[in-house]
Amino acid sequence: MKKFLSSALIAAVTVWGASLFADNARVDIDGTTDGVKIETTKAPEGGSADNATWMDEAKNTQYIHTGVPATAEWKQSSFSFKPAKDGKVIIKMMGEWKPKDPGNPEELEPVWILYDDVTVKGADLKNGGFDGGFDGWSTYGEPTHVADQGHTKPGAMKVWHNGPALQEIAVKAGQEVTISFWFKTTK
Ligand SMILES: [Ca+2]
Repeated sequence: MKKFLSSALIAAVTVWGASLFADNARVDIDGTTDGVKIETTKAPEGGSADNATWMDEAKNTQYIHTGVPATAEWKQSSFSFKPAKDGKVIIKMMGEWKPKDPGNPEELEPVWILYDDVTVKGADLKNGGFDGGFDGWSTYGEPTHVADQGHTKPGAMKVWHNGPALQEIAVKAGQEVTISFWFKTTK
């Protein structure tokens, strides 16, 4: 009986883990352009922050990807990191994806995340409120500026894994940077 219970628990955790991945808000920090090594000092509460295991050994330590479960209600999250040297790092606001059909994992279904009121402590960020559009951010894929929705003021950014919004910030050696943001799932 005990053995059966633990197998059932493992199966439940696996299923929960898979859907958690799919509905995550995801914010990555990329220090590979200037070779800035990044150490996570606080992971998002209830979420994760990890180095990029898909990159080579040197770049792996210059990149972190974070994930935190999103729902249809606005929630706030934050995480902190410490750069090892002065330089530029890129904040990449995105979501995840899921396969459209489990039999055909090549076809991706976007997991859209709406972000608003992004603030940065320890460095300067432009237009974290998205109230006038994408000023200060660069994009690729098809992110959308949503003019009539937002957390405190109208204007928010709708992104996913292959349609993110990016902004470069200047960081200082040993100066902790905290990124806070409001987020929710969206259609
Ligand atoms: Ca806004």
